[in-house]
Amino acid sequence: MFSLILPTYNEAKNIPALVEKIRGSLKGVPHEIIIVDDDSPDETWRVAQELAHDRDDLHVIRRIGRRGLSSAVIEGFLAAKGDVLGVMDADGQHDCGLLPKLHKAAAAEGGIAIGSRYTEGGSVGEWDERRHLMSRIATRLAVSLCRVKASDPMSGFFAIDRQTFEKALPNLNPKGFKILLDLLVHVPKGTKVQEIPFTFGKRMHGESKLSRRVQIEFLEYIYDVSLGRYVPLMFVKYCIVGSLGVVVHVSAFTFFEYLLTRGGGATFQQFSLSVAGAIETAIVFNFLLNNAWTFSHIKLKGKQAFVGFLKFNGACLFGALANYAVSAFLFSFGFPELFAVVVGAFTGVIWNYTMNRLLTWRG
Ligand SMILES: Nc1nc2c(ncn2[C@@H]2O[C@H](COP(=O)(O)OP(=O)(O)OP(=O)(O)O)[C@@H](O)[C@H]2O)c(=O)[nH]1
Ligand SMILES: [Mg+2]
Repeated sequence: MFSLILPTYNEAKNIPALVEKIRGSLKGVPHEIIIVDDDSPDETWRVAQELAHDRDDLHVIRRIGRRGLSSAVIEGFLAAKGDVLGVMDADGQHDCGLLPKLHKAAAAEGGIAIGSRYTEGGSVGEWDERRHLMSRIATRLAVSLCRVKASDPMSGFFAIDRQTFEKALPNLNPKGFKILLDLLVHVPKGTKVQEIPFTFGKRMHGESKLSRRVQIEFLEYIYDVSLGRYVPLMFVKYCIVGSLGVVVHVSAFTFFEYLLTRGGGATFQQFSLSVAGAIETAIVFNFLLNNAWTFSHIKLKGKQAFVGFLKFNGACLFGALANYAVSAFLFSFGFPELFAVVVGAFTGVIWNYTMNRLLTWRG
């Protein structure tokens, strides 16, 4: 059986005609269609449920409180009965006529059969130059950095045999749009990959969901599976936040000192108060940005965020002590001052990161 997943978000107007077309194309191929909708505001799920009412070959999964194309596809695959699993967009851009070929290719030879816009004979259709360029850059990055052997690893139109999917499943990353790329990265070496050309069509109704956020998630993913193996993305983000924190620290220090001295010379007490104020300001800034960005996937909310903030303060205090201890130790052994300070600072950053990973953002 061929299980075809349609991930949907605000596709109510497209679904009825598309389901009919798919039915026509897959005449003679035992199949089921699974619509995975993320509780669309336009009630795609309701339209789908009405269509499914008197049909055994159509199923609907309505996900509440969750979003994401990749995770919707994975969830659809997990609910599917077929030995070949397929996916296509629900906006009419993918050619239904290709479905029997994709199914046949994956059923006969195993592995993945891709509906490809970039293999010989395929085309992206009527894209403007900007979209064309974006897609080409994304495809090049994906092919070279992820080392996958396909000309269109960003396609959302493919079929895969169940066994191949299950082998890749434990390592899949459910964020974003790049489900095919992620599968290509994680299927066993030597998996058969076939590309079948098609021309990308126009969206029937509604708007694209390829947002800026999805594009950033894609870049993060590319980093994760290439350089991220050596230096984790979260650590890089943590360091970026830390560097911005230094700017905040210096600005806050200048502000507090001016507030206390009105521009005159500072006493030791005024200096110390300004430093303390600047440290706490930087800690608040770092905590908020790390929580919103570095650890967005395990973001702390409400009471948890308050407790996390206290832990973050604690971890930073120990980080400062570790920083001081290492610098003082190196300095006392005759290492140059600057070297001792820089190594101390790095120790502090790595210490803080590790402690906060273990204590504050544990997911
Ligand atoms: N379940 C679910 N489906 C989604 C989500 N985002 C997009 N989709 C669906 O995934 C398919 C592809 O999304 P599109 O917005 O058409 O993205 P695209 O085809 O790459 O971009 P365009 O060429 O601009 O249309 C469509 O069927 C969408 O409804 C989501 O968060 N959850
Ligand atoms: Mg689309």
